[in-house]
Amino acid sequence: QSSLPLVINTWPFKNATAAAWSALQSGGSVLDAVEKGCARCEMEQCDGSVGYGGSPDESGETTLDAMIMNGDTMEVGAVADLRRIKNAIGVARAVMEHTDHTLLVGESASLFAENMGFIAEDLTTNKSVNIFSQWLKGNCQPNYRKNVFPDPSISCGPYKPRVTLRQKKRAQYANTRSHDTIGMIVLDQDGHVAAGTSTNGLTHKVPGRVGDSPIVGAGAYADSSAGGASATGDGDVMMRFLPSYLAVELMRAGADPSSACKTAISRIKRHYSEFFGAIICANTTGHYGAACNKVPGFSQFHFMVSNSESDTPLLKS
Ligand code: SD4
Repeated sequence: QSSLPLVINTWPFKNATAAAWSALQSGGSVLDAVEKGCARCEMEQCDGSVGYGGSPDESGETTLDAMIMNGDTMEVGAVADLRRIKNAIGVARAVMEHTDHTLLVGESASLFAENMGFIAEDLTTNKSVNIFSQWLKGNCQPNYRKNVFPDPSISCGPYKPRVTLRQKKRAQYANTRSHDTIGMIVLDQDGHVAAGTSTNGLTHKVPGRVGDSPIVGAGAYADSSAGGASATGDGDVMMRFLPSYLAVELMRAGADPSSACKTAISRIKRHYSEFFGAIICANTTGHYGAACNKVPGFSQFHFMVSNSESDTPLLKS
């Protein structure tokens, strides 16, 4: 039985769910709903990990990744390493609607955004300055460089290659709640599907690092003939497996959303048993599911749902 329309998003970001739902109710398209929902999180700086002022990189700057996908036309717009523009999902949509491209990155993406009328402003906040200065005081630990260490004679950097042991296991700090992207799937009454993501990525990342969120099939995927999916978690690992694409293709082949999500997660687990991550999926009839990798410190994954049975966002896990 169908419970369309449906809005589903990662984490307990219920204002985002409500914003997407109200966009649909007021006659907006599924793309409008995804954009409005993710943009709400960008403005509210959901959990510090969406929008400006979060996850400063090694140079202290906040950069944003976002994507949006139209499951009817298979068009995608995405931005990665976007600087100085708060509304990353809006820029992603502009890439989709005003260019023939799929993904724009870095300074050039920011310049494109400015040309399209988005306001350039500093994404730094007191909070991001504090996170950054604490990290400098801690001798740049944790960091995400492999077999490369800061010069100990300087408190931090420049980095030098060293072929001895790796200092810390990535899982030890990737498991802390240092990253919570919004990923959203929206279906309307007629089964049109759109999906999108927005994030400020990973705290203390190497400048230039792009996560899974703006990568098609990794951060999200939508196909109105099969369904939609969106992933969250350790993007460096997850993007190697295109979990959102896999989940949608499994649903196309007849899997129910829960088992599609579980399979997408277990495919990653085979190689990275300790990875931190989760995925949400919905098929074209409005049935949905979710799965996460149960590792210490991350045994429960919460997500939000609004559908014809409940137009107040419901917290699920
Ligand atoms: C990233 N996947 O940049 C994002 C972060 C995230 O839950 O989703 N955290 O790796």
